Amino acid sequence: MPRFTKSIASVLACASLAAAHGHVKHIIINGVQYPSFDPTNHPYMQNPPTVVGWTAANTDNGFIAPDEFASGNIICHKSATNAGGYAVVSAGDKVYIQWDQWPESHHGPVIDYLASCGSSGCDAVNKADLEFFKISEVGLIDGSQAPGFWASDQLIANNAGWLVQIPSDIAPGHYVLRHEIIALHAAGQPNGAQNYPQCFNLLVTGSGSAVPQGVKGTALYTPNDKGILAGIYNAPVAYEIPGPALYSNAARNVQQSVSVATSTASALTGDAVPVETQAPVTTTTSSSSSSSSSATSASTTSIAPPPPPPPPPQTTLTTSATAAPTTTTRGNGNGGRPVPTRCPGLVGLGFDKRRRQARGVSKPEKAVETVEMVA
Ligand SMILES: [Cu+2]
Repeated sequence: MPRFTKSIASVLACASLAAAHGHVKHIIINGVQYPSFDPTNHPYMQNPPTVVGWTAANTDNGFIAPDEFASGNIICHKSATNAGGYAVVSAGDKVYIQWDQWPESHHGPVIDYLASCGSSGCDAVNKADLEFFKISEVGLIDGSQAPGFWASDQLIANNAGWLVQIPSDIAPGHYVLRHEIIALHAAGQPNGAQNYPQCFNLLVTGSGSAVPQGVKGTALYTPNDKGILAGIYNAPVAYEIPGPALYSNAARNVQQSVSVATSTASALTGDAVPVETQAPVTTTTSSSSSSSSSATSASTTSIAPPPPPPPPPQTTLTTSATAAPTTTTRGNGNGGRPVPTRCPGLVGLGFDKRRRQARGVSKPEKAVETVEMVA
């Protein structure tokens, strides 16, 4: 097609795509809401807040393509750097991960991993050293009709949120939670899958002792894995979730539900001693059964060894009453801040197309554009 026509098509597709993808806004643990990294705001602030989410260059709400599976970008998204703070969660409890939005067309699995940060905490750990073990995986739920009903569809139905349970038996300590949606709408062709990883720092408390084996982030997937190079438009759809095996003591069949915040908390920093927020302190012993995810009781914590020093002055865990989180979505009303202008789907696919041309492989670009315009 003539170049100018394609350009116009791209611009139009971009316009519809600008607000189409998503990122995690916050996490909620037992009713306490911790803000996450906001790629549409924080990169434009002089002093962005310390949050529990890793910073990344996904200002376009974009994705990581399979040709970056061996690069550091797959670990916690593009050019990610450590979160400065963390949230506290008892082993066996659940973390609700709230996305701002997710496009219906971007069907795919939702996968969660943990990686221990060792004794140093997660704010300074080298992400390349992290070894992730899978604690949750949900892929195709019903493939009788193409493109199927997927974990991503369940997430959308769950107010764009996902509930993940921390294994009850893992040793207490600092962990990175790696949460990921893999969009498969273009995954029938090589390098067409789209990974949207998001990372959060957690301090897991409890009396467990398990130290599950993990794999490096750069070894989680390869571009030709069955669950990465996967067509979803022919019924009956079948699917094999990619990545390492699920941790043997991972909670299975976690019922998805919406967590509502009853309070907000700043990210903890340093050797902070989490202060009781609302509910009386109760030491939670690990249990293999699902713990309730009451939205009314605040997170209660009993800190595992080593014995923490007194909290430094800058340490805060403040709570304040807040209304239930609003579900407003952030469009292009960026209040004067730069509006992301890149179109992730088309940029990625355009790049891909150029590479294919370099390889002498022709490729029906119209089909791609059609998919992305639906996106
Ligand atoms: Cu898209």
